Amino acid sequence: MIVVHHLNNSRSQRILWLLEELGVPYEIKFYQRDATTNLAPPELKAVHPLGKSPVLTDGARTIAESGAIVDYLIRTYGNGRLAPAADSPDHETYLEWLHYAEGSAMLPLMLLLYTMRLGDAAAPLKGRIDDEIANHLGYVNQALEGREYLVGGAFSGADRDKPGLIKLADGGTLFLDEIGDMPLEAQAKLLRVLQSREVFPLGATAPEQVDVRIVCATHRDLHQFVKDGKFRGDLFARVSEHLVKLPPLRERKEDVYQLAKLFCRRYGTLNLTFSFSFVVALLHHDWPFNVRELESCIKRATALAEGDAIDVGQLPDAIASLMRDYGARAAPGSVSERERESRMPPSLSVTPSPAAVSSRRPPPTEAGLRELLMRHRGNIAAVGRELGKERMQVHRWMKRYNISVEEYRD
Ligand SMILES: N[C@@H](CCC(=O)N[C@@H](CS)C(=O)NCC(=O)O)C(=O)O
Repeated sequence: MIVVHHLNNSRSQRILWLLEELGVPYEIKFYQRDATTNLAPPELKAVHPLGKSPVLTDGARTIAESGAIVDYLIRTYGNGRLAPAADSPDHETYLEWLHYAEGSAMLPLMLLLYTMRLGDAAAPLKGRIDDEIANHLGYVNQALEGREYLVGGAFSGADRDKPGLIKLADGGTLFLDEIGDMPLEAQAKLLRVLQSREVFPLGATAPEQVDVRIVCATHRDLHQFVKDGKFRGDLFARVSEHLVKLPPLRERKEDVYQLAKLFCRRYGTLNLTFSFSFVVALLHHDWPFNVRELESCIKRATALAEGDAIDVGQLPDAIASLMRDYGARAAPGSVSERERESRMPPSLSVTPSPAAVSSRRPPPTEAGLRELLMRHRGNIAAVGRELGKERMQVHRWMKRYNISVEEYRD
């Protein structure tokens, strides 16, 4: 059975389209891009070392590279359809387009994609990239002038039946994320589409009508960007018909726990629970990168969790060290855990898990703690593990007994 290893929003759509066109049975194995990096998940590397999509498996065969996959499928299952005969003069032209799509044409497009977010830093490359793109689009437009298909007079595997994003959203909603980072030229094009309600697909001879609702998001101050000439005022007026301002996460900490639970369900198992200290740490952090940062933090914690409880040991280093500093600043007894708990919004109070309750034991004596520190050569995490407590608690006891960890480190 043919299996398409399909990544959301990727070139593997082209392979799915081709298989449908050929009427060949196949299965889809779905992979999701990482919400923060947009990269493919590592599981794809188990199928092909590059870890990219598409990859096709057909029995014992594994084929990567979309051009090679298109070629293989048409040769193997096409029965003479969708490609000129191997001995016809059009065959080389067909191969040229297949290779061109992922070769010469792709480089400037990828450069544009990577440099788009650099803003002014990309200025030295911009002219060259724009020239290259204009050159390639001009070439494709010219090749399609007065004709519908790239090779001979018929539809082939070299033509890619994938409408542009705006056309695809016709009759629906198009979400444009980080619109504040859109280059000025692209802003001009978007404005033209919004005003004329038309798109001009590559190779088409006439514009096509579209009816799309546009939803945009940005973390930039667009008013300021308009003043600084970085965002077109006329486009801002068009896209800001209805504005919703979402405050940064640090200004709505009451959402942190609910969001954390949501991500925990999404990436972990239903049994996972957060320890009290873990939630306190989440609430103390200011989340400069907002919900995406919280999502990565919880995703990481679910992957590192041992057993059913997520604890401070699974916090990213930046947050963990913040909590250590916080613990060290508070004099013993000045802020009790009970007091800290009472500062939490009511919706956030956490019931300790049964495992946590059963692990409650009296604090170690000074001699006991010193003995443990000696045995673990000053490794606080190991001492904590042996006592069934978090590192922060071990630090608090050390402070109480005036013990310095340096005495126990080699
Ligand atoms: N030239 C390759 C490109 C493969 C490729 O870069 N695929 C993208 C999706 S369109 C991908 O897997 N991106 C995710 C990543 O790089 O982690 C092909 O035609 O198959």
